[in-house]
Amino acid sequence: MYSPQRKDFVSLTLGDQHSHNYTNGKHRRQSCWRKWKQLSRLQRSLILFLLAFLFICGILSYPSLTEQWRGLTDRSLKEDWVEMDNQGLRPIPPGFVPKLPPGVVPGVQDIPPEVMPEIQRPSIPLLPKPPAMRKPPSKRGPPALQKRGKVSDWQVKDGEEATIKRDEDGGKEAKTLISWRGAMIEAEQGTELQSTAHEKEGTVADAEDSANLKPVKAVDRVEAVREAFRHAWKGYKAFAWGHDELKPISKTHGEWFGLGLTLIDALDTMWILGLKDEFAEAKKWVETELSFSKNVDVNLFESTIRVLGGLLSTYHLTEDTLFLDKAKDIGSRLMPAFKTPSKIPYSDVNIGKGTAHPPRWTTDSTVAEVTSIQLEFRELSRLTKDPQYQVLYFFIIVNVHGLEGKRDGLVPMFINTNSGKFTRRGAFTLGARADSYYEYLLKQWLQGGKKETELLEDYLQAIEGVRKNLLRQTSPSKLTFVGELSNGRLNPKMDHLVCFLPGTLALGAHNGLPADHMELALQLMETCHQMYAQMETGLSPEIAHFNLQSSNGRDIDVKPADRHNLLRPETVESLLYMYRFTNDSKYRDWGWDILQNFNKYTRVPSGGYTSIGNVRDPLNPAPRDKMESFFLGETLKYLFLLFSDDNELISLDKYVFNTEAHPLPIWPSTLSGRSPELS
Ligand code: DMJ
Repeated sequence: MYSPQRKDFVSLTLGDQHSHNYTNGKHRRQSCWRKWKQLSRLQRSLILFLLAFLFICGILSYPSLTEQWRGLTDRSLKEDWVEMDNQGLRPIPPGFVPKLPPGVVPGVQDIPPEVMPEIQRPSIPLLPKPPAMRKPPSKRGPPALQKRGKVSDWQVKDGEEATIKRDEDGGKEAKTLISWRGAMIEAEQGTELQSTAHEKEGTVADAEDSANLKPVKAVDRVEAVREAFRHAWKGYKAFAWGHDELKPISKTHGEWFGLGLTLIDALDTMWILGLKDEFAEAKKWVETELSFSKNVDVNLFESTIRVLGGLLSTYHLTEDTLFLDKAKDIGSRLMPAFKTPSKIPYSDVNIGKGTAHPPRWTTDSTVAEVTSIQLEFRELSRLTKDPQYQVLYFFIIVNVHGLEGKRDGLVPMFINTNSGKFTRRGAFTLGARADSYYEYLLKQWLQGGKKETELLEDYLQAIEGVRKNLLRQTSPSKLTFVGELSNGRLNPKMDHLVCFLPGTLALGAHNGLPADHMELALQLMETCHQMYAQMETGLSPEIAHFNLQSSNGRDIDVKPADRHNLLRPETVESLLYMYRFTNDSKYRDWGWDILQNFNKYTRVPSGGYTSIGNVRDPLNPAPRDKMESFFLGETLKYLFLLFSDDNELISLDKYVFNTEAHPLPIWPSTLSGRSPELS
């Protein structure tokens, strides 16, 4: 239906055929003709001449009249526009087709202004051309493996690097938009950071392209991570302060447990990055606002690794007992999860009521969840000298150590809270639901001073189980990957989550485990890198499918449902280990590529980064409007440490990272090993 005001039609009034007016007109025309006939020939000629003269004058003056008329029309439209603008309204004149600034992808104008108002404002600055790059992202991708150059080799042509301008007061920076990627996101950082970095670092010449391009200066990668963190924090602070997650596009927040997950996850990252002001305001929130006395169900695993782990590591870094007190509080409130017949914990705990329960649909818990909380609770026992936490958690490990249903050290994905036994046996993966079981075997062994041999045995056996059952190579490029086993059949798919494995294998080899663990780490690291490099956005999908016999010349396929990227950390986590243990700068370059692509495809102009729905479409990566807490807790922290030249900053010989990237100290030798009760 049309609204009453809307009149998109022309009104015609037809005369009545019986109307008297019609007959009267005919009579009038007949009498005019009679009068014309009665005029003399001279009179008729004079009248005709006069009419012809007027007609010619009219034709000659037509263009200027038209222009004047046009000017009047335009001016009134503009005046209307300004007037409406002053009132905060933006009318669209009838028939107006907005022109897109150069570089804007068609379709952007379709985005509703409430979703991305920046795009539609007429005042948006014109977009300068993006800086010339030696390896433009559009060239990335299938079918051949990408042998990618260093991103530090980005070339900035003359006149294109001034993306940070001072405003007239010389104070605040006025940022210029560089380019749009897809519908809702902006690449504002890449060049901007180069400019920032240019002021700081020396010049390095690029031999290959020096004929065509000016020398560029090395980018300060560490500063780039700080800048990315600040940008993410800006969004969190503005739209989600004290809440669990930022929804950066809708400029609001998401709640999971209502515990300020992003803020707590990010505490130690801010400390490590040296962001003192940000840390101080977050600490104040913990001091004055954070309360665990809440009638809320939380997931035992997630709140242990993010909240307990985050508070413990922040306590270690700062030695501020505020964080230890809060850690004790949440730790004790999670204990009811263990009130089960088997002592295998339930997945969910109400931290206010002190009750726990499994998910509604099952009495099973996932193996990764119940076996990846020990690093944190063991540390809590050590710090508080209260053995209750460690006893319960150690029980799980002992129990799983002797449990039936493993296959060459590989564990099924579920364990029952009543029987304490594996269920739904027959499926084995290093991905979701099992991943951190393997990670924590090694890391507990390291945390405890390499004394708990059952942990080491289980770890070594599991890695052999991976080799024997899950390891394959792709066609045509012979990438090594870890598949999944389902009832004896190998499914050649690998979660991005599995990319923690190269780093863990390297950590083991660094600590004296077999050298072939390092060889496997090198191969798997290459595969994880290719999961990024072969995608059009340079960002990995959530799940990759590998070709064993390629018919299309590609090693990696991605199913439509698996094309998302959640800003996950596992690959950059492994890159940190690989760089620290090999000193090979290619790992830093791979990490830098990833950061650049996060900036290109996931950065939201008003603050924050968003997970995306399609890593294969650089024009529309389909932002999902969510910044996971682990982006600040893990991804940016690992990137910062990867680029930092200070290997003593969270030394891998002094700390183990929990599975949420919170560093916990390796116990000093005098204190190492089991707690007194277990020794
Ligand atoms: C994090 O919460 C942890 O790293 C966990 O072990 C796996 N999933 C996310 C990150 O991807």
